[in-house]
Amino acid sequence: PSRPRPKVILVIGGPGSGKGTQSLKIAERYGFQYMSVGELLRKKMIHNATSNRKWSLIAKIITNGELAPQETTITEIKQKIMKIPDANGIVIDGFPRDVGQALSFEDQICTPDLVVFLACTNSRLKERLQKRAEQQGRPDDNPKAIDRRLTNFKQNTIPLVKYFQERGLIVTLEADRDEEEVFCDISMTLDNKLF
Ligand code: UP5
Ligand code: MG
Repeated sequence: PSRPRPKVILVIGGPGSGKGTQSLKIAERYGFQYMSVGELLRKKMIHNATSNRKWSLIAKIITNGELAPQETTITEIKQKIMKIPDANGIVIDGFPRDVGQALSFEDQICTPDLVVFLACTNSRLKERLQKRAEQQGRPDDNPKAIDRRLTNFKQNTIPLVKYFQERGLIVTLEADRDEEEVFCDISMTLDNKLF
């Protein structure tokens, strides 16, 4: 008998809401493959920005905290998914960013099994990103880009969350708390809804 299609979980939330942190925990606990769309784009942009005009433009866009073009993003996701080894599931961190991307993902890839929305206050998001900027230095962790990321998030998220709510696909969790507390909620939800 053929294996069932891997479960697809999307993790969305503001910059610094803990998407990366929690998605990795999900992948570890459930044996799912992990994929960060932001990381995918950053790697590709660092690799290609000097040799390729399209990617040099995308590098500027991302470094400013804006969204890369939708079709490029979907193409990268598709390619990555095809290369992912067999798994029970895939957890996708940081995608989609708006309703257009959600529609395009469903149209070209699949309907997600569950969307996890990590809800966090603005002040907490800023606090976490500032702290990480001091420690690491991601190209878009500069004050101007952080502001752009927060603004874009605020503009796009209400309609995006509403879209998934209408389809009964989303669960919203309070992400202002300790990592472990947030993950406890996530794993209870996944145990309930997916298995
Ligand atoms: N931290 C995490 N959880 C904590 C907790 N519960 N308590 C205390 N501290 C906590 O966490 C952020 C920081 O907070 C870390 O230092 C962590 O230890 C701490 P993290 O797990 O990294 O949060 P995350 O939500 O992943 O934050 P990130 O900065 O990665 O979010 P962004 O949405 O900004 O980044 P992403 O990589 O998804 O996207 C970056 C850019 O890529 C976008 O701005 C855009 O330009 C581009 N992009 C697209 O164009 N299209 C896409 O589809 C996706 C991305
Ligand atoms: Mg991240």
